[in-house]
Amino acid sequence: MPRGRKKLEYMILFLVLATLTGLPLGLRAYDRKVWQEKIPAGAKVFTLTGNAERGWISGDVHAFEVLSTAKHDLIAERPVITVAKGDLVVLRLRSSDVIHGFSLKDFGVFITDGIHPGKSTLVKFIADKAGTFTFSCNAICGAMHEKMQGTLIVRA
Ligand SMILES: [Cu+2]
Repeated sequence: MPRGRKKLEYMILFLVLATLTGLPLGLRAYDRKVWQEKIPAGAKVFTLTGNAERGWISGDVHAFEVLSTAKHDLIAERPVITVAKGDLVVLRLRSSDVIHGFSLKDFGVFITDGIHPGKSTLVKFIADKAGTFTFSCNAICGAMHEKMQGTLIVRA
């Protein structure tokens, strides 16, 4: 094989590898930049990731990080978010698998177009009343859908 051709093959291989690693990193960086720009200063930010087998998981979780459990012992996570009355709360909602939804009726939050994998959906509201409130998934996402809930505590 001529030397030049081998060099070309290495270059192509390098480009393919650079694309394969760079693209996901680029998409993540872009997503972070976009959602961070939309968050007002001083807001209390929480990330929740929807998972069809585990419910709402605190933090940014990817599908491969969620251990799949046998169907008979599914236990939903039930995250608790605590804020103070008057706080501006930003929920950054993610999905690790299918399209989920989100509703927090007491604060008029109701996502109608779904939380899509690979995208952050931001929800902003002012915690203007104290108490314990329940948020849930409002898009039928699987067997765990009914249990896909969490708690928001607003301290007076
Ligand atoms: Cu769901």
